[in-house]
Amino acid sequence: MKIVALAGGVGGAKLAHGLAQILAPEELTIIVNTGDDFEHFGMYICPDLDTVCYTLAGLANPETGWGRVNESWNTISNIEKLGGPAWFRLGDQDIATHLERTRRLKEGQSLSQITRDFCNAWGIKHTILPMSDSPVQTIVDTDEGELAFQEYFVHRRCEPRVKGFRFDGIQVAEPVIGAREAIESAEAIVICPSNPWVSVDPILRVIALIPVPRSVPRGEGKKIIAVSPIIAGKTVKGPAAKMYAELGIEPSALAVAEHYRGLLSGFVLDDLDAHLSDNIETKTLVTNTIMNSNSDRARLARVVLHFIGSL
Ligand code: FO1
Repeated sequence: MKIVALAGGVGGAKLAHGLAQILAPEELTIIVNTGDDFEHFGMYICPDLDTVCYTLAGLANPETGWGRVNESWNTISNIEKLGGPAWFRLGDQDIATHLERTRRLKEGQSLSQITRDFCNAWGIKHTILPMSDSPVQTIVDTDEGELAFQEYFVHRRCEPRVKGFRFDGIQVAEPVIGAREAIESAEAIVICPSNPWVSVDPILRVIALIPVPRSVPRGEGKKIIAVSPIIAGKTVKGPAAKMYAELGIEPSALAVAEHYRGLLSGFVLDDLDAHLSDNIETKTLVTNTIMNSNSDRARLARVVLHFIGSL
């Protein structure tokens, strides 16, 4: 079964990893959000691409989900001693990724080419693609004005109240070549449990250029399913629930299903939200969506693929 997974940060990376444990390399393409990318110390940093790659390579820090496992922090702690900005925690091994990516970008290599080479170096067999090779920058409009994503998310710890989002560069951002083919040949698109506002919407906006029939009836065309990142009104990690609340929307799996209204053939929500499934217009699957281990990730992926087969 050929699948395209859309993923952003830590939660999305976990289900992408689950799918990669089940599907062969030629059956799975993961399209990753690049709206969180930013320049820091002159390095071009792609947090969501790195989180998905490190996770599939088994290199991700299991506590945080981002950055590297068995990391050291000599560089950033010496920068701090020199009075430099240390709010964005850059590990010594992680810095190698940012330096080498920046060097290649300056040489004119595309982000998708660089990602392909890095995946080979990290032993990742599945295809991981940035949503676009041209830059997109998520800007969070807050009660303190507009903030670049990492400024809002990490430096300000998501404290400012969210009023809206915009994606600078999205108007001219074309999907990368592999994404078009992957979507056209896929049986289904899986929207992983990532933040709908800042991790999934940018990807949907970019790939919207690729004709994908919406919420197709059973058995025809493309199936699109989403896994809720909100469980019992809360996110496992990240600010999605807080964003919903600040935008005047009751945070729930229902709100997420509503977010993707008209797009979905199926929706996956957690056992704790089983009572909500009757209010969701599309077909639903209720299951345990918590992923604490690699086997949890594979189990959820298997259940999602079975659900897709039943649509
Ligand atoms: N998130 C944090 O909350 N604090 C950090 O210091 C931090 C550093 C960091 C370094 C590299 C990287 O790839 C990700 C990092 N993240 C950090 C996570 C990142 O901000 C988010 O994962 C995404 O941007 C949103 O999914």
